[in-house]
Amino acid sequence: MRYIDFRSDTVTKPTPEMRKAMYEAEVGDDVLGDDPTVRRLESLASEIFKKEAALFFPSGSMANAAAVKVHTNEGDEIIVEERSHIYLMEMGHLSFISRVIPRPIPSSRGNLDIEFMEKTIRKVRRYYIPKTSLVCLENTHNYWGGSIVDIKNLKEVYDLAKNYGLKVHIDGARIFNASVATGIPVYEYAKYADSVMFSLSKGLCAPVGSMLVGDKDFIDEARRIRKLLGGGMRQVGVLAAAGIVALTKMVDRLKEDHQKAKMLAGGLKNIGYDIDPDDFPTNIIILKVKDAALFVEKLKENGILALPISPNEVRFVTHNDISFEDIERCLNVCDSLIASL
Ligand code: TLP
Repeated sequence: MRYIDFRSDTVTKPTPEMRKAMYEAEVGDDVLGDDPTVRRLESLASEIFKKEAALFFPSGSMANAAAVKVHTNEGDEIIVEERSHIYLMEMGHLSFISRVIPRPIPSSRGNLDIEFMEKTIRKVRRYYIPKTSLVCLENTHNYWGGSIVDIKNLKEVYDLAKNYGLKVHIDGARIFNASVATGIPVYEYAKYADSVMFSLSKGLCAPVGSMLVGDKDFIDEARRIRKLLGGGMRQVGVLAAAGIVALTKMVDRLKEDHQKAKMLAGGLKNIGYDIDPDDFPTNIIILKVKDAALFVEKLKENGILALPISPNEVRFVTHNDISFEDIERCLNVCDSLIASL
């Protein structure tokens, strides 16, 4: 049976153009700084984000981990959103690698509560009180259903952070989804951050890779940390070549993924599921059901894969390898299941 795979946009296969670019890629030893294709990808990323420098990572988690490590000292406190990926889903690298204390704060679908943030920042500086040194945002926000952090909120967070001397890092694994949905260029979002991580391997369909952008000193230090974490790669131009296609050819089509998500959310609502399509502006839908594990099992029996993310929430992610017909098929299955669940 061919499964329609809504588990994540990470399941996307590289496009034929990517495979050709990978085959033809000029390569060299990247640890020695010799890979021309990696250099090209990194300068492309820094141009697009209008940051001084960029660095290619094997994963988003490693890029986030390196960013936190560079921005902080052991024992610092950092402010994170309470449902953020960096806090909940990255194996605790905040404490395992950077040895910082995460202070989770609430948000309105990823938009930080500025008053709460201000209260959370440690103002008293004594040797026995941890120092707040970093705030992390996520845009789009995965576990708020691909929600978008408003540029106004971002600016408020950034201004407040700067008042207190904090760094700002954006986990922008899906920042191109935010940009395509709002029409705001990614460099505008990046203006309000010292560093941004974004993924090539999600909706942009590259097989592997995420980028970190920031100023030159920050990236020099991140390169050192990447090596320390075992992320120094050799003839990695074969992967960077796919990343170049991702950045130059795959961004605009993300709007199709958003249309597919709209069609799915609207269809689920029409069938009678408890869902507000306006909550899902990009390519991620989170559906509340009575029993997520059972629901996912029934979907699978009918050729549909989705991810249970809590006992009563199921996540559907739309992407390049799912067609509009696949959405229709999924809706038919959900229609047939609603009475029995
Ligand atoms: N997210 C994956 C899973 O880990 C849940 C997914 O399927 O959505 N930041 C955000 C916002 C992410 O969604 C992810 C991956 C990462 C960071 C980590 O990227 P990778 O998987 O490349 O380490």
